[in-house]
Amino acid sequence: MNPEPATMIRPKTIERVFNISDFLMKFAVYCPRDLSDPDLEHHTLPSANTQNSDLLLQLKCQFMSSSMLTILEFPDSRLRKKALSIDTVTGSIADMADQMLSAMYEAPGIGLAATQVNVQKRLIVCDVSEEKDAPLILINPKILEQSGETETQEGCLSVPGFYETVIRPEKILLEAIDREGNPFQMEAEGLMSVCIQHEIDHLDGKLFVDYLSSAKRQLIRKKLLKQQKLSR
Ligand code: QAP
Ligand code: CO
Repeated sequence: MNPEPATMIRPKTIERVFNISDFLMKFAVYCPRDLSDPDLEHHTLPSANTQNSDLLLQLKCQFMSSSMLTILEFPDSRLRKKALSIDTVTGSIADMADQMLSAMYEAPGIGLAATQVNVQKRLIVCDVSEEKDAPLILINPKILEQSGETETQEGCLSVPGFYETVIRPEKILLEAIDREGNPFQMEAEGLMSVCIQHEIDHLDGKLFVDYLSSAKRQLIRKKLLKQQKLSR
């Protein structure tokens, strides 16, 4: 089987790249040089015309921007670990928050906790806006007050394909630290409130399926395990 030369990479092929291994499998053999080279755009690709070097650059951008974080899935025991407080908001914590937001938008989801990407730190991100233009980063979030009761169909990126009704407090007052390291308080209600509560639960090793009957939880567990075996 002859690999296609780089000059034959078609725009259509690009649409099918969605993660690193997929990228490497499909394109490693076709690449005239290392696509992780940050200076790629400044090189003239051997035996590639201008149009194809544009394509390679697009491929590189997609490759570099695709999320590098893997989301753990129920019933993975690492989802049960309790996250530790962050004492200083360093650059790498800010980077981590940004990467989590990218992974969340890419999923797509409305909330993600560090625990879900196997980082045991008290960091959550969410964006419940329609336009997906209101990212919220909460470090060491803590609920100070809660009131009321609300029912929501909840889902979870770590429990793909399952949605169930969960009852939680309706309004919350919370304190947290922002991306710049500044402490603040905020009130939340509606979907934002539910999402923040759901994500804080993750930091304590708790999942929305824990609010369901054990029969329902076991069924979800069985179905997910089966699905995970098939995709491996
Ligand atoms: C938590 O969950 C949440 O099953 C965030 O196949 C959800 O972003 C709080 C998702 C709902 C309150 C209400 C789930 C994506 C996303 C799936 C999510 C799926 C694909 C879940
Ligand atoms: Co979740």
